[in-house]
Parts: sequence; structure tokens; C-alpha cells
Amino acid sequence: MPDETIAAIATPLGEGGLAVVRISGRQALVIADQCFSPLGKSSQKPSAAVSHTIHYGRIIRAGKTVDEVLLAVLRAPRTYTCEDTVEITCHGGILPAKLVLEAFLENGARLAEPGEFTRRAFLNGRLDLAQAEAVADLIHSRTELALAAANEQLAGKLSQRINELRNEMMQTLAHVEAHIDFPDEDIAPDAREQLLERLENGVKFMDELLRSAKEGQILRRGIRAAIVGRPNTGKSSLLNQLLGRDRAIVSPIPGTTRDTIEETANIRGLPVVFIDTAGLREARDEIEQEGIRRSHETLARAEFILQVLDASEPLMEADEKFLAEFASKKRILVRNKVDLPAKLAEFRISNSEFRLVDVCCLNGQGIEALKDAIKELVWSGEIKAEMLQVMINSRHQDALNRARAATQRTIDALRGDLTLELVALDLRIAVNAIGEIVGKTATEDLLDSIFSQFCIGK
Ligand SMILES: Nc1nc2c(ncn2[C@@H]2O[C@H](COP(=O)(O)OP(=O)(O)OP(=O)(O)O)[C@@H](O)[C@H]2O)c(=O)[nH]1
Ligand SMILES: [Mg+2]
Repeated sequence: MPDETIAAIATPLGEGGLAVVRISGRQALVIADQCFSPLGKSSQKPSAAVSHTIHYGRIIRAGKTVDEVLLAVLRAPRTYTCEDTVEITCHGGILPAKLVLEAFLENGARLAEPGEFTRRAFLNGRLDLAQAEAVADLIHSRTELALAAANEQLAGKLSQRINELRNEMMQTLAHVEAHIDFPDEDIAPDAREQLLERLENGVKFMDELLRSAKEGQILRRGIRAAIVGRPNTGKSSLLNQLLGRDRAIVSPIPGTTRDTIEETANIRGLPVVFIDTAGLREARDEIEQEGIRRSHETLARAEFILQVLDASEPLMEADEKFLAEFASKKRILVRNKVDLPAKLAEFRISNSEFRLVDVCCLNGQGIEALKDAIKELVWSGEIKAEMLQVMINSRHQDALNRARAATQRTIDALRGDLTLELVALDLRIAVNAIGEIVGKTATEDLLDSIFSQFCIGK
């Protein structure tokens, strides 16, 4: 149990209606007593108050009133951190919250590090590591689907499966180790078969979890899509249509977009980061040259592309060049301006699969079909509720890959009749790697790297 009492502003810094300052630790109530002067009959000093009650009063600092506030008293262990906690709701705006925080710090609290409240929740056993990560996912989620997945993980769905897997592996390990202690008895052939079967089931289960990694990443950080094509084909108009607002400048002058423009849209529940780029052609000046260089860079980093063609113009040499050039990319061809007389003849692209969607970015025709096509390209098949229950992140993926490799080595060692010490060694590596996911085996460095990604006050 850490001794220090920590405090931080829990709301974003800026002007708003309300702000929340939070303090947690052994001295939380005592420190709050020093700063809080209750107003009205039913309000009390924090240390005299019953748990889970709210009190109206003033925060006093250096003899002066800082703000009128509501103060919530939350006594251990039924709190976020499992420690005594006080939450002050003061007026929004940077200064009131800052001064309330100052008052706490001057009376013995220490400024919390990013994620330190959640870290304490983890250290005090209220959340495991996968659940703590889900808190960050929840805060950062950009679509309802991502939120649903974060909520499932916070509720412990992933942890439950990981713990089951770990328990299975530990039992197997215990079995193997028992035989190391009694070297005279070798593992009987049928017992050996049972162990192998268990281990193989473990590998199968890990593979199942690993398959969710791609979807998990998409939901967490979104997927990047570059909008590319010749100048004036309607790339910026397409970006605006997909976002449902006028984000990028649109004009009939070719070469309007110079810099790349990046915005996230919710496409059928998936966060997609669209990047509008400068039209690709021989650059006319230095700025355009830089813009086109950035277009190519964006293209290289994108996970898929929307290649825009102008239906009112014949296929140009440049189009053909790009059609061939981007053949290795996942892509959707977007034939824009279908409201105008069609000049773009049917075309073929050798050795490349693609989808073609007709749209009109002036009136929005075809945009819904394009969204379906994007969803289908990114996430083939239905998005099922069960899938959201386990969406591993890249850290889990890394740990599972190590666990899988070690389990496979265990299987090979057991089959190859290697000494049981060697079998146990790899099996222990696997158990530890699985344990990392929920934090059963976690180093300080690992915790630092996870919690440093949190915001202050969480
Ligand atoms: N008729 C018609 N005009 C369109 C359509 N979509 C875009 N335009 C027009 O085409 C012109 C170019 O559109 P932009 O969106 O600026 O094209 P862009 O590809 O971003 O152009 P650059 O940034 O110069 O590369 C504008 O005048 C748009 O109004 C469409 O579906 N139909
Ligand atoms: Mg543009």
C-alpha cells in the first residue's frame, strides 16, 4: 500500500461548467479537512462524514475563499482506488480547479502521476492489468463499437479467459514438476498424452485470441485510409461527404489541396482515419511538390486507399499509371461525378482485385454504398457482440505470441522425450507470459509503460 496521498485535476484543463479535483490515500480525509469549510446544516467536515455522501462548502486557501464546491467523501475500500478518496466538484475554468489542487498540495498531498489513480486500483487488486488498460481504451474510444469492446474488457471478459488459460497451464506445470521431484517415476504414457492434449488445446485457444488482434487494433486506434487521385477528381469533396461536414476546401481549380488533411469518421462503427491528399501530377511549384511528396508518404503508410477517378473525363495516362502503381494496396476505386455525362470508359486492371463504387459528391449519391464497401474491406463479415468480448491489444498479442511459442516448444520437448526440467522451463515461460496480460507477472517497467499512457487524474 503506497503511503503517499495523491491529488490531481481529473477533468480536462480549459473553461467549462464544472471541474473535478480528486485526492486519494491515507491522508485524503485529513487533508480535505484542512481545506474545506462546510456550509449549511447538513454539511460536514470530510473526516466526520459518512462514506458516499456529498457536502456543500468552501475551499479555503491561505485564509481566502477559493471557490464554492461540492465535496464527495468516499471511504476505503469501496472507491476507485480502494483508498480513502475525496472528490471536489468546483467551478469550471483553469483557475478554480488549479487553486483547489494547490490547497491540497500545500496540505500534504503529492501531485499524481499520469494513470496513478488507476495504478493504485490495480495495486490494490480492484482491477487487473487488462481491465486497467480497458479504462484507457474507454476514455479514448471514438465509436460506440470501440466503447462496447472497452466495456466488455473492463467487466473482465478477457481477463476471465486469460485466467482460465493460465490455470490450465499451471496445473500442467504442477504435474510436470511433481515428476521432476520424484525422478524415479516417469510420466506414464497415457498421462503424457493427456498433458499433450491439454497443451495443444492451450495453443488452439491462444490462436483464437490472437485472431482478434487485428480487429482489436482497428477498434482501438482506427484504420488509416488515404484518398488519392489526379487533381480535381473530387478527393476533398469525398472527404467532406464521408465526414458529413465541410472540412476541406473544394474548388474547380486543379491543385487546390496542398497539404494532407487528416480526420476520423465513424464508418459503420469503425473509426476510420481519412487522409485527403494533394492531387497527383507534375508539380507546378515548390509547395505543390512538397504536397505531392506528402501524398506519396501518406499512401505508403495507409492501410487502404480510396482511389478517386473522374467519370466525366476519359481515362488518362496518369490514371492508368496510378491504377497499376497502387495494385499491391488494398483499395476501393471511387468513380466520382456520375451526375455528369459519362466519358470514363470501362477499364481493366491486370492482376489486381478491386471494388468499384460510383458516387456523386455533389448530392451524396453512392456514399452509403461506399461506406458499406469500406466496412466490408476493413472487417469482413458481421460485427458480432461476442467478438467484442475479447479484443486483445498489441501488448496482449506480444505476450500471447511468446506464450504460444513457449507452449509449442513444451509440446515438442514432451514428444521428443527431452528431460522434464526442459519441459518445465518452457512451460513456466508460457505461464509467465500469459500472466503478464492480466498483471499476475508484471515488472515495474511494464507498469510504467502502461500507466504513462493515461491522462493525469485518471
Ligand atoms: N458535377 C460534379 N462535380 C463535382 C463532384 N464532386 C466534386 N465536384 C467538383 O469538382 C471540383 C473539384 O473538387 P475537389 O473536391 O476540390 O477535388 P480534389 O480532387 O480535392 O482536387 P485537388 O485538391 O485540386 O486535387 C469542384 O468544383 C467540385 O465542386 C461531383 O460528384 N459532380
Ligand atoms: Mg482537394
